Parts: sequence; structure tokens; C-alpha cells
Amino acid sequence: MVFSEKQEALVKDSWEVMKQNIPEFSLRFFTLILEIAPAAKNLFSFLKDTDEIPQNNPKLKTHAVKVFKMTCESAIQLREKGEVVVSETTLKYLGSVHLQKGVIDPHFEVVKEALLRTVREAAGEKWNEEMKGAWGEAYDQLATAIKAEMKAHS
Ligand code: HEM
Ligand code: ISQ
Repeated sequence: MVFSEKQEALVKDSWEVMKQNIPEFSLRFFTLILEIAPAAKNLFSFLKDTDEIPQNNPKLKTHAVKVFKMTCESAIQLREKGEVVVSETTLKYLGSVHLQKGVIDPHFEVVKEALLRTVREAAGEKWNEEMKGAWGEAYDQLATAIKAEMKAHS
């Protein structure tokens, strides 16, 4: 798939906006994941002893930011090389974390939906189908790499 400079810019620019308010958007992202799939609650260590989503959990924030940053990196790579290459070390690590936590393929669609909704809310009037497509494609490629790594070790 050809990924244009325009698509890369759409992803980068919306991420720049979200960066202005990391606490809000990371929390929103996580809240949406649990709204779409309440059962996923049990996978996350930060929810172990509580029914409420922690409002200011550093781990939640850092992990959420990593998902956005990595998706943004994917968009850059798609434009530059036409494919997403995740470093071997990162892929091995993320593959084993997600496998060990019990993440399964359908969960990736849940996280995708939550990610797209978060970007939509952040982008406001700037949101459009092209932006959705660009984020969606960048995420899918990243998810495919992680899922393949998980399969290789399951
Ligand atoms: C942990 C990224 C998809 C559930 C993490 C971490 C990162 C990450 C960076 C932190 C690893 C660490 O330092 O310990 C991603 C990316 C994804 C993705 C880039 C997709 C492209 C998913 C999906 C689920 C999921 C689909 C399932 C709902 C988890 C869980 C943890 C985790 C349960 C461990 C959190 C904890 O308890 O500490 N993920 N993730 N992730 N992820 Fe994901
Ligand atoms: C880990 N993996 C995927 C998505 C996440 C969102 C919030 C916190 C941690 C996450």
C-alpha cells in the first residue's frame, strides 16, 4: 500500500495536538478500551485491586503514550519504506508481554477502535475519513507485526 506524505502528516499533526494533553488522552484511550471490552479489565495490572480506572497512574500513561508513538512511527515508516519494521528487541519484548498477559487477536480490534475514537475526539473538526484511514493503516501494520511475534511463540 502506498502511504503518502499527506497521510503521514495527518497522523503526525494529530499526535502533536494530543501531546499537549497526555494525561487526558491516555486516560480517555484506556477508558474507551474498557468501555468497548469490559472483560479486558482483568488483563491490566493497574486494575488488579480496584474497580475504578486510576486517574493518575504513571504506568497507564506511559503505556498509552507508547501505543500512540509507535503508531506514529509506523506511519513514518510506511511513507518512507512502504512497510513497517519494528526493531527485533521491541517486537520480542512486546510479543512476550502481550502473550503472557493473555491478549488475543480480537483484542487488537478493540484497541484499534479505542485509538481511532481517541484521535477523533482530540482532532475535533479536523477529523476526517483520510485521517481515520491513515491512523488505521499505521496501527494495523504494527498490530500485524506484534500478532505474528505472539503466534511464533505460542
Ligand atoms: C502492555 C503496546 C496492543 C494489552 C503494553 C506495553 C506497551 C504496549 C508498550 C508496555 C510493556 C511494558 O513495558 O511492560 C501495545 C501496542 C499494541 C498493543 C503497540 C498494538 C499495536 C494491546 C492489546 C491489548 C493489550 C490489543 C489487549 C487489550 C496490554 C496489557 C499490557 C500491555 C494487558 C500489560 C499492562 C500491565 O499490566 O502492566 N502494551 N499494546 N495491548 N498491553 Fe499492549
Ligand atoms: C497497553 N497496550 C495497549 C493499549 C494500552 C492502553 C493504555 C494502557 C496500556 C496499554
